[in-house]
Amino acid sequence: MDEIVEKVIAGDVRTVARLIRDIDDGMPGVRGVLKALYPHTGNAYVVGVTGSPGVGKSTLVDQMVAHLRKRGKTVGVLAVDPTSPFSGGAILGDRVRMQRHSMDSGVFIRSLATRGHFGGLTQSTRSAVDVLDAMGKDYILVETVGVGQDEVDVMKTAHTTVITLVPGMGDDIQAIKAGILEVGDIFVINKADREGVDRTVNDLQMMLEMDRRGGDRDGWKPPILETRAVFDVGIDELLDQICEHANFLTGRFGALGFRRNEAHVRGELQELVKNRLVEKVLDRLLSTGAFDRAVKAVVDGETDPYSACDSLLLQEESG
Ligand SMILES: Nc1nc2c(ncn2[C@@H]2O[C@H](COP(=O)(O)OP(=O)(O)OP(=O)(O)O)[C@@H](O)[C@H]2O)c(=O)[nH]1
Ligand SMILES: [Mg+2]
Repeated sequence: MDEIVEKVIAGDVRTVARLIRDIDDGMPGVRGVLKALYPHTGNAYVVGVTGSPGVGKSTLVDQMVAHLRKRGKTVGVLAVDPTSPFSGGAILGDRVRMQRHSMDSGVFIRSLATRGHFGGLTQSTRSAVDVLDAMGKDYILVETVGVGQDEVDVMKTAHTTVITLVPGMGDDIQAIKAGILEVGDIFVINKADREGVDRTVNDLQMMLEMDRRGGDRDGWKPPILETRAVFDVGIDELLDQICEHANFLTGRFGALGFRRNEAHVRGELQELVKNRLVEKVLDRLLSTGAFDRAVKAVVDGETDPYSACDSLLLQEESG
């Protein structure tokens, strides 16, 4: 294990790749490594990029990587895609799109497809971010598809969350309002070469103003930027705004202290405890067959799920 830790810290690509795959697969053995890596984390700046499918997130991320490299920064990229069971189309596309960085040792790109095992996406993303952080990457860009609750949770891992939209998404903006606007630190209207940019900016501005709850953002006013990622337009401005937001956070939480701040740690710890408990209890109930018997009892109409849950937990406590 010490060897793995040393190799990660030394930036060994193969070790990091294997570790991230193990995290993705939910291998319990990674916990020990993550514990040992934790003291080596806290130095990277994490940027989340989210938005509906096809808005240009990967194109944007690819350009951000290029610009960050020009600024002398090393970059890790995590493409989080729970919707593709294996390495589906989107991720394959991302790989091709970002291939130009594949020979650059200052860039490390991986995808996560976790789903279905305890701990879930948020925890594996956090762990993978920690690994890239320990590996020494200056910036970590996390791309997530979609705008559901999962994504909102994943985004809480990031220092700065960039929400990507495209012109003419007025109705979409309405649809995604719940939750997502609150986590957006920077809004990007990509594909600004298309019609309807001004309207989208206006719609968004209005919604942000309506949505802004007093003090919720501690005085940060999320900017709305226009990009044309595929033409490499607007990327420097985006990075500048990310730096602005980083300065803002530093002013509030101290140097990159955000992921160590109390509310953040509380959330993370709560989730770890919850996941571990669920994992432990379910494992036991499954291994004794009690869980399957309870399922059958509900299916057969002998009991209801609430009573079944009560008696399972009772058995668990007394066992
Ligand atoms: N016109 C125009 N097309 C763009 C722009 N940026 C990206 N695209 C195109 O939009 C398509 C989708 O881009 P991706 O970067 O794969 O989008 P994505 O959001 O990562 O997609 P998923 O990961 O599948 O959700 C590609 O064909 C891009 O070339 C832009 O600024 N203008
Ligand atoms: Mg993509």
